[in-house]
Amino acid sequence: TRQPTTDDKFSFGLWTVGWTGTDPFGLPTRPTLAPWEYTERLAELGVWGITFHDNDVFPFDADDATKERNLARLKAATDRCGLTVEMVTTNTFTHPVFKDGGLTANDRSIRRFGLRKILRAVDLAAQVGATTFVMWGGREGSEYDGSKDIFAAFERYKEGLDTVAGYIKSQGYDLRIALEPKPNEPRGDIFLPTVGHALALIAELEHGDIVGLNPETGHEQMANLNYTHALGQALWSGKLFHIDLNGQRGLKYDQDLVFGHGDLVSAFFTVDLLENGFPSYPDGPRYTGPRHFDYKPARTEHLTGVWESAKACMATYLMLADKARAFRADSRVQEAMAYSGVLDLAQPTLEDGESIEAFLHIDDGFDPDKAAERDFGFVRLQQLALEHLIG
Ligand code: 3MF
Ligand code: MG
Ligand code: MG
Ligand code: MG
Repeated sequence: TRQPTTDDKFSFGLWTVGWTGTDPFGLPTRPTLAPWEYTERLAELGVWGITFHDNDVFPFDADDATKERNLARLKAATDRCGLTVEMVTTNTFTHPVFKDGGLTANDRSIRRFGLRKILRAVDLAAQVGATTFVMWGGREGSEYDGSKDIFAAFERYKEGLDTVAGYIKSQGYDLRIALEPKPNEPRGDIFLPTVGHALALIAELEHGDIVGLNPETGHEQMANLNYTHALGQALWSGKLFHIDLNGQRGLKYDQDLVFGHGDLVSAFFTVDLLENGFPSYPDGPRYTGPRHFDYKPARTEHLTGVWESAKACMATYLMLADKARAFRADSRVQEAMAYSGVLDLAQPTLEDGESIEAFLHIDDGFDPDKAAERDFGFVRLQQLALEHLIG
């Protein structure tokens, strides 16, 4: 595969390559580096952008001087190697104060503190020139159903999101919020478990126009859902603002594997959608944002393995992009798609201006038994994808 370039718009969270391997059962397996120690190496690999939480760059209890010093140091490092800070997010999950959530904690004083931390991170995002502000409410949720008034929780979630979005507008920041759904972990049940739940909440917001989604591969797959469908529906809704690519193998804890190291066939169709768009809509909605990876380098690996795994995310993406392009260009695939009716679905079901009355009473001689004889040939189409993927 070719080397990634900045044109590929690959980006990485500082917390991904920076993960030292701590998990609920084990201590770190790798040393902690300073945030600015990752930038040069990432740029060398062909990475375009980075993303971070406020507390990936300065400690939770940092004073203003420390915050500014660390930020300046990181900014100098990214400027030196030409990396873009494309997204910033807030850590409202690590400190024990957030054990019952930030925006939806039952304790009002904690909600006020959480909201203020998020608003300060918005200022930070604008300061470093990020264009997306991700909100992953990993602690917004519960273990016990009796512990939350769900109506109130959604009132407070809405209040929080509208306050943040309204603040972005009032400050004139060039920022959009991207909500990141996840079904569980760290809470037993997290609010906004899927892309669909988040879309429904966005529809209720006052400032929902600047609120969209940051769907993560593994998060949808942890709920046994189809990530590519989630991306597709978010695109259709005009809400695919950002993405977190990684790998997950089935229903278990959030694995954050290298992209493609989970469900490879699903990853192929994810890249096919991202690179080639919807088959029937060449001029239709496309995702043009960063190809952002939110993964964890396995804790079995040395620091060299961190860079190997970052390279692997990008190489896998590029290999799949080549294959997805060849798949779409293959005349056998185009014939199979036509045979399967894939391109016919774009045709409206009703005639332009057709009256419902006429439609209800029309006798077009449709014979359900005859129509039921139709073959769709989806298996052949899928096997052609496999041929391109592994043939
Ligand atoms: C957890 C996540 C988060 C979010 C991040 C916002 C720590 O499963 O995916 O990573 O992505 O907080 O971008
Ligand atoms: Mg995640
Ligand atoms: Mg994950
Ligand atoms: Mg994520």
